[in-house]
Amino acid sequence: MRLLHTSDWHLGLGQGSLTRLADHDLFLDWLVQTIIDQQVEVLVVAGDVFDAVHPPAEAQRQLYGFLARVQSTCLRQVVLVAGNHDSATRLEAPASLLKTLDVHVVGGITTQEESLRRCLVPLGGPEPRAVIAAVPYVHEWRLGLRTTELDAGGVHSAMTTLFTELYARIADLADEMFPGLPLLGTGHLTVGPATAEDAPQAIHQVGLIDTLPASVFDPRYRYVALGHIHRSYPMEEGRVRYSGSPIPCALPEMATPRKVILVDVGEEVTTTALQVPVFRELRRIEGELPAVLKALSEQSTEAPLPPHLHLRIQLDAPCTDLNHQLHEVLQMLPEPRPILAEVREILTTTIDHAAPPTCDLRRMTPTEVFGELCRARGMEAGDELMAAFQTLSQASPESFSHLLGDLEASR
Ligand SMILES: [Mn+2]
Repeated sequence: MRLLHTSDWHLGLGQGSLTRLADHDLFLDWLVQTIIDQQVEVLVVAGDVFDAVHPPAEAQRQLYGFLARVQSTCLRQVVLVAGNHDSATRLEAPASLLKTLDVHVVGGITTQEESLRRCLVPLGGPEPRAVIAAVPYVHEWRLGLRTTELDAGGVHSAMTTLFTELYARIADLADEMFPGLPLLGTGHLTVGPATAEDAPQAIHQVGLIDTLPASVFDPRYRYVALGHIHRSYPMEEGRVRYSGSPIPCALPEMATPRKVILVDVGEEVTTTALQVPVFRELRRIEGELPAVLKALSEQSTEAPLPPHLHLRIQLDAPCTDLNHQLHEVLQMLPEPRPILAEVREILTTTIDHAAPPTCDLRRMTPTEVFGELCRARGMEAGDELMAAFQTLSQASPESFSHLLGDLEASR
């Protein structure tokens, strides 16, 4: 039996001119063709199907359109679980309808036995050839963990124990309900050598506890399809693996290839990573303004969609017509033009720390500031002028209007 493991689609990602709708359309087209070409029987999506708990209508159209399209292919079953970006209940809302299409959705689970039984999905039709534990993102709170009174070490060891127990309990139920069938699983959590760069969002207090060991997955699981970390990497000699996100959701994800994983389940379980084509590049351009403008004028791409550019421009003084200059260069480029995703100005004016500061506003009186202003403008800050400023700066609103009246009268 051949499965395809993917995760972290984040349908609905991006807004306005930065929408990734077209990226996802191209990915889903590619995925349908890959399912056909590779004779895939079961598709597993390990969480973060949508980017947000209230996905836009276009994102819902993409998911349901895709599920309808694969009905006419060799694909027999789809298993979808919720990630931390999905709403568990919203993803699960059409579950009974989708079940009629052999699409199994698990949004959330509790530790109740009935809930754990429900996430075991037999694979391969009337005579199942494998079973998968469709485990979604599970917040530690659901497992009964209260972290407020524990230190980092305590949270880490409690979570390791609780997730180990959860996966072992489900494996026990699988042994009872589907004896002898190869057991597979899913999960949406942080496991193995993840780095801060990989973790798109700190879940499971990952900032505090680092990541969980891949040994939380009972050895009875022959393959565990993970989601959450957007970089693709195997653990436990390939038995546990992140597929990674199929499109780069953020700039750092351009550094590693995007993949989906073919999983062949027989006597042995073997995996093959397939590289997803680059549909759009996210690029960083960094440097002084002339260099950035030059780089901008030389932009071209092999990808079907225009790149998203993240500019970091070093300036030695604020540049008031920066946007105008950037857009003037962009206008010269042929369609489809690159899209400015981010323009960050970095002021590089050097401060000579050896020289004494000419003025420190925090330590000056308003009169001293006025004196400095006069000098900076080449005006003579004479006694009479300074006295007039002092009178004005200390005047109450009523006396101020009197002073103005006197001034008018003296003209
Ligand atoms: Mn994700």
